[in-house]
Amino acid sequence: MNKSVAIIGVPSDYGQRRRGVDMGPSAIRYAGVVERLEALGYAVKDEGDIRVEKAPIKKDQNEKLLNLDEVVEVCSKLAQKVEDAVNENHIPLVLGGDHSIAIGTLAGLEKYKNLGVIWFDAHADINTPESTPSGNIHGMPLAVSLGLGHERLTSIHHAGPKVKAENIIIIGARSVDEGERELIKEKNIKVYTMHEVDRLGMTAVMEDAIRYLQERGVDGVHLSLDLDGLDPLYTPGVGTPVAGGITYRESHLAMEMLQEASILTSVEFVEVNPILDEKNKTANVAVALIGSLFGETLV
Ligand code: Z70
Ligand code: MN
Ligand code: MN
Ligand code: MN
Repeated sequence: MNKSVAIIGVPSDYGQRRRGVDMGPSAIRYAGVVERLEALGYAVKDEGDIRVEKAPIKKDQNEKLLNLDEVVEVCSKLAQKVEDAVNENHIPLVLGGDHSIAIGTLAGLEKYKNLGVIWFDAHADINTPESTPSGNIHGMPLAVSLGLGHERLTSIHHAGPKVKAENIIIIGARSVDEGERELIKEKNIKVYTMHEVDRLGMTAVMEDAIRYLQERGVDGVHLSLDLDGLDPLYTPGVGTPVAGGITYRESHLAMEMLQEASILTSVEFVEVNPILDEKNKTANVAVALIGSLFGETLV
């Protein structure tokens, strides 16, 4: 892994309806992310937070695309920041914010022409305005990145799909909507649900996932880690906790195996909501996982 990291905070909660997730970047910094990476020998450039306007909640909302204007603005700014970080040879480490920000992150990774994406999440986040049960854009970033959904979202930073369906791997899914299931089948997207994690074990899942991406000849891999992928026992500070998730140990193992494989070129940690948390537990887990991902070992 490249030894230079650029941290980009994205204090946005516009992709869903629970306030507080905009404080995620502060909580993760407070939990010591910079110090943790520096202790591992990384040069860390903390770019601070992207400026996110605190707009009043609008009443004339498009119920299928909540806060569309705001999400477009945040993601456009973020995409440019991510692109700049890549061009300056930093590993971008994006801190959310809700998961809608991944639309911007993926748009900014345009240098990678055959990007692999590992989506660690309880959800598939592959809804369209037609299939969404909530209107929350944080449930749509994978669809948008495939070029599906509102044109203002799919054209952020540049027109066209940002990632190929066959280069996406979802790990930890256990709450998938009907329309999402259909799209996953149609696009033949690789998903390791909690069933596969239980059945095969995290070691086999990660070996398989890493091999799959290597066989596809990817020129970069982005890890998008939603803290609700873990079981809420470990990460209670998330907007949509779903029981029966990935354990603390399995998550660390997954991070360590990604480090060992040396395939990651960008990372994002999202959905930390300090208001819903217990003494910053979720941000502390995020930072511990970042430690493993960037090369911490036990001895
Ligand atoms: C549901 C929807 C979601 C995250 C919840 C939930 C989506 N599929 N994503 N929490 N991170 O509303 O589209
Ligand atoms: Mn998500
Ligand atoms: Mn989720
Ligand atoms: Mn560009």
